[in-house]
Amino acid sequence: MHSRSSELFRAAQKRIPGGVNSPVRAFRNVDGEPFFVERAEGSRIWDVDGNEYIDYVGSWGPAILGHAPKAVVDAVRETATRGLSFGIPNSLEVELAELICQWMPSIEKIRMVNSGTEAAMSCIRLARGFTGRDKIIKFDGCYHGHVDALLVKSGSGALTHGRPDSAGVPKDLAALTISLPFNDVDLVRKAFRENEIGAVILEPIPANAGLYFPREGFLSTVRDECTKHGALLIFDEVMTGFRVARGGAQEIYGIKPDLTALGKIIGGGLPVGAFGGRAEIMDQLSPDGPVYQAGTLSGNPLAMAAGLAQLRELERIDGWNKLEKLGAQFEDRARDAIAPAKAGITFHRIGSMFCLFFAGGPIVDLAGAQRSDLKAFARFFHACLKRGVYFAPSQFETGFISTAHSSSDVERTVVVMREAITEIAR
Ligand code: KE4
Repeated sequence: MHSRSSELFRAAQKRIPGGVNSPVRAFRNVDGEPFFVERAEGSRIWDVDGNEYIDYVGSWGPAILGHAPKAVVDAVRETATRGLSFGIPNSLEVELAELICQWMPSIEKIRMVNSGTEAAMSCIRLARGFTGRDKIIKFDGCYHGHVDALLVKSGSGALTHGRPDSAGVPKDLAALTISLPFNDVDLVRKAFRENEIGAVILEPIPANAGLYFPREGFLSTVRDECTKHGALLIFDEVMTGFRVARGGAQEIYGIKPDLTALGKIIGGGLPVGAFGGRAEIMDQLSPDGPVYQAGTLSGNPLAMAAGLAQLRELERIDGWNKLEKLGAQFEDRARDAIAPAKAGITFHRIGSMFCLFFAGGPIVDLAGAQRSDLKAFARFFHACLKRGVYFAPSQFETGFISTAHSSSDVERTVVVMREAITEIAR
């Protein structure tokens, strides 16, 4: 029952477009109305009508320690007493920069921004400034935030709402972006033969059209083609950074990008993004170089404190090991639960990230993901939600497990999934 949520949603719709501050929250892909959160703690969220859920969205990635982790809340509370924002360099910026460079060695220098979008946008401008070339390659279904240059066949909310190519992006600008099917090395080579490419940007593990994986050799081919042609390779690790491994996807696959975009986890739940890479590239940024980029709240002390506390806590508890154990338990039990589903369900997982495609496999790119039965997904989503399990409200998103999730959370979730599969099969 969502009476208070419905009231709030009515009020929201009067003053906020679609009633939401980010489209994917609107439950449009699952034919429903969003609930309004009252509070969240650990693996749980409670809505304003007192309903409790086990949360597998985790604020779309940042809540890797679960909600309101003590280490992060204490750090923010303590930092806030010394000032909320200065617009003056502070030591926390240096500490977080040093930690990220240590954990992600491809990053020799880094600059903080306030969202993943800003991080990706700044990478593109920097790459164009460094190479002097305008054309970029991205991949269908990959999402890099609402950057004009990258809202071309993009994923996440743009895909969810059927507008992978947003209105408002000048045709001449979109024409500089070549979007290719992920995992197609032949088309990558062809694009390089036929164009002077400044940069390639990709999610090394695409997670904004559901979750799928690079084929053997795909990332190394893209890396080699960039090196051969003098283009920059940009890894968008806003989602995978410090989640799939301490050093992100680039550690898992052993690929060294020239630039990396980061966000989500490094802010501990506060607004943060960052981009970094080889010093000779980063030194092209103002005030040293000709590429301008700036931000009033960049390096904000609260966000820096939250990010540092989250990353240090993650390391202290060996969070990646815990996440892999929970993820493996979830996968093992979930595969049992979905086995009886008549309509094929393809389950993908890496570490604490997972996705259930309501389609038969294999799914290796956007076209595969789009074979999913969105109506079946929506029925499954609601059948789980009413039983107290909150999955991402779109087939074209990824689920997240946190270190605050327990084995019993996972067992409960799988019972709910089994019941939901039975219910929707009727
Ligand atoms: P933000 O600007 O939303 O902080 O980050 C954009 C972004 C960039 N790169 C990747 C790989 C991302 O996944 C994102 C944002 N992810 C979506 C969820 N799939 C954000 C959720 C939303 O738009 O509300």
